Amino acid sequence: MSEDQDIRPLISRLQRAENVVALTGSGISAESGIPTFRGAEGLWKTYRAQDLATPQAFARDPNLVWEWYDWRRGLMSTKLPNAGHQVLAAWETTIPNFTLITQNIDGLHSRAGSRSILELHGNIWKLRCTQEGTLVENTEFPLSPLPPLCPDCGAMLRPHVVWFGESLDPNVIQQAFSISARCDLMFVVGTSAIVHPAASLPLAALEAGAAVVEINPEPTPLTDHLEFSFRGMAGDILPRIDRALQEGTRAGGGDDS
Ligand code: BV8
Repeated sequence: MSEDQDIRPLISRLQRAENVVALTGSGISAESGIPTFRGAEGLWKTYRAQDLATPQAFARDPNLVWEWYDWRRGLMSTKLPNAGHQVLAAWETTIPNFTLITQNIDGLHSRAGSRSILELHGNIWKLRCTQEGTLVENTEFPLSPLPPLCPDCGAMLRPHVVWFGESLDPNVIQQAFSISARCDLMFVVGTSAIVHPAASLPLAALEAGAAVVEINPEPTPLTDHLEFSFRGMAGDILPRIDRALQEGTRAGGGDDS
């Protein structure tokens, strides 16, 4: 956030909040070295992510789609959570009724120590049998054979992620909307806010009268609707908010708004 963006009004709102949510997108993992979904570095060979993350692409050429996911698993396996992930993991214990909802499949929130995570779009470290629907946790890189096969029935496994045109797990998205509609403060961190239904969660929070706090170096379609929008990197802004929150709490949390 630029130095002159006043953080104090947010801190006093945060100190009074009773239900806090954080919704994250691929931008929170950018500082860990993982390309964002739509950013210029999000390309793989000559393909756009959106064109490969579909059931049609998988049906047409499972080997190509698996090559992309194996490449991403390899890239993600060498990356570590950054300060932004770590602050959100800490808030799970320091902020009462804090819920983390992520669009990301990289597993960095759980590696940072977050325990209660709503993974809207699945997890790249889980594989699902295309016949039985059973899940296997697998962190091997490179996968061999590729495509991987179900140890039980021998059918091809697929990444346990939600592709474009596929529905999200109804329990997960229902929980996400119910929590968003009950929160009084929502952080929206590192997302271009264009993928639905995830992009509707901040709108549900706004409709419920919550303060929505965007953290992103770029403006998004949400920006103009928000009370708080900080231009900057998650790995810088989240620790600054956390430090100010701790100082405010130590100073008795005086409401200086
Ligand atoms: C569905 C898993 C029912 C796979 C992903 C309503 C309106 C319009 C379209 C639709 C709609 N409803 C449904 C759709 C279609 C579609 C959709 O939303 N399309 C969009 C593109 C228009 N949605 C779906 O298909 C969803 N399914 O709704 O089911 C249905 C069924 C059939 C037909 C219709 C409906 C399923 C969507 C899930 C797709 N799967 N991922 C995989 O990863 O391999 S989504 C993918 O995009 C990732 O999960 C990613 O997280 C997510 C969102 O992208 P972002 O995270 O925002 O990433 P992006 O690169 O865009 O932005 C990064 C941001 O970070 C930027 O703003 C950047 O400035 C910022 N940033 C960069 N560095 C930093 C930073 N911020 C902070 N700090 C930094 N350091």
